[in-house]
Amino acid sequence: MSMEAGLPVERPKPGIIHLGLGAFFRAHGAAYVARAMEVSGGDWGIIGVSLQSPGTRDALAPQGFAYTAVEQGPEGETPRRLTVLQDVLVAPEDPQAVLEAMADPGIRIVSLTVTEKGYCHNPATGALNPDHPDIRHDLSHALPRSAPGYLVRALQLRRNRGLAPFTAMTCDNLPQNGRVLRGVVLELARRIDPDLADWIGALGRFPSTMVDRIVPATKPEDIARLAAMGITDAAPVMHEPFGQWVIEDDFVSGERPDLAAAGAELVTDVTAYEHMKLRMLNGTHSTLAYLGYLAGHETIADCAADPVFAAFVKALWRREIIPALTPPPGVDLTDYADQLFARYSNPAIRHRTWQIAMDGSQKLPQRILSTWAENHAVGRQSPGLTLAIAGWMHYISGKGVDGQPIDVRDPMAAELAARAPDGPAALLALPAIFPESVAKDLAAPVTAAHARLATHGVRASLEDLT
Ligand code: CS2
Repeated sequence: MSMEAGLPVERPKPGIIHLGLGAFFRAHGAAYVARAMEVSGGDWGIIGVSLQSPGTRDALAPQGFAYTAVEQGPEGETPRRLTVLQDVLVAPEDPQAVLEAMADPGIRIVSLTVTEKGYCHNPATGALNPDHPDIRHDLSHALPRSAPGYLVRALQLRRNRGLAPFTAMTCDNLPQNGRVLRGVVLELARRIDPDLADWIGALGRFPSTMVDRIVPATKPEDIARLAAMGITDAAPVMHEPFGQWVIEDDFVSGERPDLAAAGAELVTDVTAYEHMKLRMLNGTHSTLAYLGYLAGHETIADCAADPVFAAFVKALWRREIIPALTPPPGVDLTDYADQLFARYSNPAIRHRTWQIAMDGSQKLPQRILSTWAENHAVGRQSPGLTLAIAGWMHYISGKGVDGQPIDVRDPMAAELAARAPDGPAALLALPAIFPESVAKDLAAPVTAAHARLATHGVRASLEDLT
């Protein structure tokens, strides 16, 4: 029991550690867990871990780690106060404290939103990148830096103490995300201690999940608007009304919150859901991010309100993305596309194209290239996806088609910028992004699209395709 604003408040005991405490998890997973406890109880309080900076902890600590999640619908805002977060640890300040927290017997799930690059894998193959600087560090130090390093060292502690492993549940936008996480954890563990790897392989659980909710970065004006409504919160999160969470029901000893009671779907195989979401939502998000940014659009809603972009994205779903998908049970992909377009059009959600454009080297393979390759294999043209890839190639050069400088954020930014002046061929030669066969087949069409964007501009190039 703790005191908040003079009132005694029951706080649940922690059952979950979350690595990568960004706005997305606070607006999505944490809200589902809070709801599950409201309906069905259980000790599933969450301890958040920031793997990089103290900003979120510093903002939330003075307010007892409670925060406001604001649902932003076309008709207005609905704030809700969440108290599911119990504490926030800042990993670089005290890695040992994070490992001890993860080794606590009460913790049964470690969930992750560390973004694509946090898995330290090769985006084209999904395998651990042993040359990643954080992985090199974690191989030779007991106190880790990377997310896979924290999982391996905490599981090592649990094994040494005779405890069961926790379930490691990834909530990042990667295909087969549970399998990717299991792969990088086992590979790292094997290089540290093969017996540990065998133990994790036998007893550990790594459910795949499909997560969905549009959560733009919180802006200073959001904080000011809430303050004007009488809500003082240094770190609120803004989100759309829609939310979806599809989870492979594979947990150590079946221990998990009653997430179905909170509206999550527990299934035996998430593959079809993941493909649908990654290719239809994230694929078009990235497409609109690059082409929209280059055309001067600040947000996704601005793109959706532009008739040329709207016609282009609808044609992209219909002609290039849906034909390559197997729908999940009971889902009509045309209806799903209509629903996505309505979500993109929500004017209350100011989701910046610049924000979504980040880390494209880690996103293109699963969002765009996989669809492109499957279409190519059956002789189906993908001119819209090709244009998206060409748009990315302009974007990462650091200069728009109008010559304006672009602030490119990407773990491969330096290498991309160095290659961009040599044109598409130099970028296609990066095997971490483009598998060799895709690079070969893409070369001619993407070179043409790249040139067309430069000579005709973005809007005319889009119009050609609608
Ligand atoms: C976006 C996602 O930033 C991005 O790359 O595409 O964060 C997207 O908003 C979510 O996956 C929606 O569920």
